[in-house]
Amino acid sequence: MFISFEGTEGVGKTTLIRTLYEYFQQQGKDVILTREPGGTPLAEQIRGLLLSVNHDEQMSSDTELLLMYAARAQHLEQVILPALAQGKIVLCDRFTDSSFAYQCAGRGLSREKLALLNENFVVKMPDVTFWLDAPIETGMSRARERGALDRFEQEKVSFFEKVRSGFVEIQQRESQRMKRLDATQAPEKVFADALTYLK
Ligand code: Z5A
Repeated sequence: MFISFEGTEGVGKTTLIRTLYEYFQQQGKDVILTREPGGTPLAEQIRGLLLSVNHDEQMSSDTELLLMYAARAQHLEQVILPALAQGKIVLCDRFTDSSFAYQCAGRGLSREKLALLNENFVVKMPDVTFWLDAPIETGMSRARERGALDRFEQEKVSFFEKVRSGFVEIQQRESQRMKRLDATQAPEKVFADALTYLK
């Protein structure tokens, strides 16, 4: 089973994934935990480029999109597909829905560009996607407590509102695959809701 986790920043994806990972391990399941952008040494280097604020020039939205998919191609081939072929549960922090929400809804890139990349480079979609939804300010204040902000975290509330509207749209379109979780609840309750759904 391939499960992805989506949402705007600081909504608790990483927290939920870690708890589910431990739960599956305790159940004796073969499970891996991975993330995007990243998940392989090369893809993690691309992540570094994407999140860095130390560029002398502004990264174009097209470059951002293509780097996301360069990292994704590597991640799919090296990690996700082999793990699924071995019957493992794959827990992935963000996947293609983030590209729709951030690069299309957020940055304003065309859906055609994204569709082209998905059709050609994404051979496997998640079986289940958990969308952790909380007001933008809630997630931002949680994330900001950590300190230094990356290139995405420096964006304004208005950008994240557009990103959130992207997730709303996907959930309406693909309600079978994408399950909304109320991320304003305590972490234990978010975990319990996810588990109930999976069971
Ligand atoms: N990106 C993109 O643009 N296009 C793409 O295709 C992909 C990604 C794949 C990096 O992602 C950036 O890449 C991302 C979008 C872009 N940028 N943004 N924004 P990331 O996933 O690494 O970055 P992130 O979304 O900023 O992750 P995050 O800040 O680590 O958030 P999180 O994983 O959702 O939250 P968390 O670390 O689990 O929790 C944050 C804090 O809140 C932490 O102190 C927790 O203890 C606390 N927390 C967690 N859950 C709760 C609850 N339920 N209540 C109270 N407090 C909580």
